[in-house]
Amino acid sequence: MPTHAAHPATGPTHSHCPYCALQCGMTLTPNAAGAGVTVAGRADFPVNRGALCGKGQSAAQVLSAGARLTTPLVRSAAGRLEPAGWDEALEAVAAGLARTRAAHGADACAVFGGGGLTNEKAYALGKFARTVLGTSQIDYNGRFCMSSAAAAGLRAFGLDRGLPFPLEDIPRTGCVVLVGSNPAETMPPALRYFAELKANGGTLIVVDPRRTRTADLADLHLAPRPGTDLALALGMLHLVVAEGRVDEEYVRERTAGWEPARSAAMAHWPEYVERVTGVPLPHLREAVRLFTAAGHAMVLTARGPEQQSKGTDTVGAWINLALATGRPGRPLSGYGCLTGQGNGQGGREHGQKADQLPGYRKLTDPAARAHVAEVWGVPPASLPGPGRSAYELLDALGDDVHALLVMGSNPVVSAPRAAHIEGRLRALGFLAVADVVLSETAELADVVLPVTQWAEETGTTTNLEGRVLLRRRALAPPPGVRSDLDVLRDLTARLAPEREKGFPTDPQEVFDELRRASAGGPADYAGISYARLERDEALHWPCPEPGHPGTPRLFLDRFATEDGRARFVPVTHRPAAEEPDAQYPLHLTTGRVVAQYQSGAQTRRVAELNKAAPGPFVELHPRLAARLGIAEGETVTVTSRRGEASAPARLTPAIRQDTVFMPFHWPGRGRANTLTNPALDPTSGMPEFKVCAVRLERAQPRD
Ligand SMILES: Nc1nc2c(c(=O)[nH]1)N[C@H]1C(S)=C(S)[C@@H](COP(=O)(O)OP(=O)(O)OC[C@H]3O[C@@H](n4cnc5c(=O)[nH]c(N)nc54)[C@H](O)[C@@H]3O)O[C@H]1N2
Ligand SMILES: Nc1nc2c(c(=O)[nH]1)N[C@H]1C(S)=C(S)[C@@H](COP(=O)(O)OP(=O)(O)OC[C@H]3O[C@@H](n4cnc5c(=O)[nH]c(N)nc54)[C@H](O)[C@@H]3O)O[C@H]1N2
Ligand code: SF4
Ligand SMILES: [Mo]
Repeated sequence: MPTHAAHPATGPTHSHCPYCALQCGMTLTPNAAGAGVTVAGRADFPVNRGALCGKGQSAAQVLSAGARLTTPLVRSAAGRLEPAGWDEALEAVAAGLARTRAAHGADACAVFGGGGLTNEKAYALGKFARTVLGTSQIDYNGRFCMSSAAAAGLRAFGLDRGLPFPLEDIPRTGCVVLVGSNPAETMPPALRYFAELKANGGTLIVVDPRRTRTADLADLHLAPRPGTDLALALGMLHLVVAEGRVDEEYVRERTAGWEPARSAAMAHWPEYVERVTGVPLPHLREAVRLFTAAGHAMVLTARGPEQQSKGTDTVGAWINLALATGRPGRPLSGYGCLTGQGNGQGGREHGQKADQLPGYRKLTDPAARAHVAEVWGVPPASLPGPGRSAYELLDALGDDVHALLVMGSNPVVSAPRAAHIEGRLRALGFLAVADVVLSETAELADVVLPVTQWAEETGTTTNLEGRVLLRRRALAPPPGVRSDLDVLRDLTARLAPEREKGFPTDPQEVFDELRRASAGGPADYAGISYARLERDEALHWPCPEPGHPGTPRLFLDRFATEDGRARFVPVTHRPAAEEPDAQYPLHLTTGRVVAQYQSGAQTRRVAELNKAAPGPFVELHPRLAARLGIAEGETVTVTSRRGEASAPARLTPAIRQDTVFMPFHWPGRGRANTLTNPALDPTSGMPEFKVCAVRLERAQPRD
């Protein structure tokens, strides 16, 4: 019997945070008189051991009526979003989609999902796009997140799972190279693992153009120019070869393709690498010494090296370094990517990605199509082919895509070249947004559908370790909101009534179908059930059978390639799509601060988070500021080829003098993405969020 849709718990409920990929364990205790829940960290959950960051601690505030949507909105003839009933709103969405399809064909309707959606929602959304709308045009915000690491991992190991080992292995390795990752701000409870590594005598190397609070912890901080990690990794590999530190036996036994990768690396002379990256040669040598001296070692990447127009090759170069030194597939060693969103991992496995079917299957693989089509009860030939990547899809709005359903993303703030994308969204014939709050994207919609939130619904997420977790419903949603699963069922009832039965609204039923759809695929969930997840929070996929213990550590015997060997891929350094010049002389890089989450749609509604991080800023070095005559706190204008943004200057010697940094959490004048360059990685479709060329000046000339 379905058990998870109906009743909220009366006592404390074990659950997980609505925000990042750490998926910290929480206890949710209903308050008296139905006034929401109280959140506490769970000491029994090994990932966070009771710790929560400020976002997790305050997450319950977004559940309260003031912060959120509690009624559907429909745009009136006068052009205003007005409260409406669910029937009216759903009719309007169904009509908008049906009208578009009739006029322009199925591919004129598109769907944009999110890595924050549970596995059940991501699965149902992909199924809805392909079997109800019949469109190939679906992609999601995870494309903007770790897609380059995913592509590089697939290429090298035949499988993409963020971390192929649990976080608990980090303190027990000998050396970690943490590339473009700032857990002090982005996953504070995870910082403990790196502190424990050091306490155990291990070493930490941080690669970041800024000396972040994470870099403060490092034994060695390398501060390359943004966009030059590829050269840096190749320079390290060059030294590894030159100094005779290649693990020849491992390379022979467990890998393929070393020769071309080796010669590509040897073309990157250390002196050239020093010039390109700005990292002094002695630091490069020291990094190689620390990394190769350790018996066990890891390379971990996050958005710094990945969000580049050459992100796949950049991650590939770091993987080559790990392979040449015999790390992946050995205990307490290897390469991993720290994924980002709450379900950043699971959200990329179950079919909301343009080229993908559930279980991390390929949409172009005839056997995969046949398997999933059978589970869905449709002919394989009816499944559309692959669609476009996220930015390409958003860029096509109003062109050959005329209607869009957004579920779980706020691209007006988070997409690159955001002013252009905002214009594309306005050019649509029809826009529907399902969200928990009136995001900047929802503000543009013809219809806004208010949905339930994490604590009000049950569902599973897969954290950065590939650990599948059950988020349990702890309180009843306010009247007037429905779950995303309800929305998809209700739309199906209107657009394709014969398919309605294929869209159950009980998450457990959806999960059981997902298990069947994923069975035999790379991300195999067949052996994971809600009953198991109720008692076991250490189930890592693949888990093909009900009695299977799950796979916390991958690749120990073989890689997921046909011959079981990891693949070296020869890569060569190249400049960013846009390098500084006389007109735009500085690098802009972008990222996060601890108190705001992503587009800020949720966290900008929490008073204490706004107090901690009230608005955008431009971080720059005091010497650069002096040169430009800019004082602390003064409003500065940052201009790129895409547009202009302004925000107060924040001076710190912790950043390179040729680089400025902006967090991307805010809309309006301080929107960092007005400036960013949508140059895409050719393999992953990842935009170059981490580097473009800008000019900086005082907003108001002083007299
Ligand atoms: N507080 C908070 N936490 C979050 C999120 C959030 O929005 N707010 N989002 C979650 C999500 S979805 C994600 S993806 C993760 C992201 O987590 P991280 O990857 O840790 O976050 P970022 O700040 O985007 O980037 C990390 C670092 O990359 C550096 N960097 C910039 N350019 C380069 C470069 O060219 N090379 C190198 N090596 N480094 C560079 C930046 O200076 C920054 O310190 O965080 C998750 N956690
Ligand atoms: N310049 C710059 N831009 C970046 C990045 C960067 O580093 N620099 N990072 C990129 C990265 S890594 C990411 S992941 C993206 C993220 O960018 P976005 O996709 O904009 O991320 P969020 O702000 O998390 O948006 C999620 C939206 O869905 C809503 N929501 C939350 N849960 C649910 C749910 O269960 N159902 C529904 N229907 N809605 C829900 C939230 O209220 C919010 O409006 O930004 C990217 N943009
Ligand atoms: S670190 Fe991530 S999962 Fe943990 S409380 Fe903060 S936002 Fe939530
Ligand atoms: Mo992300």
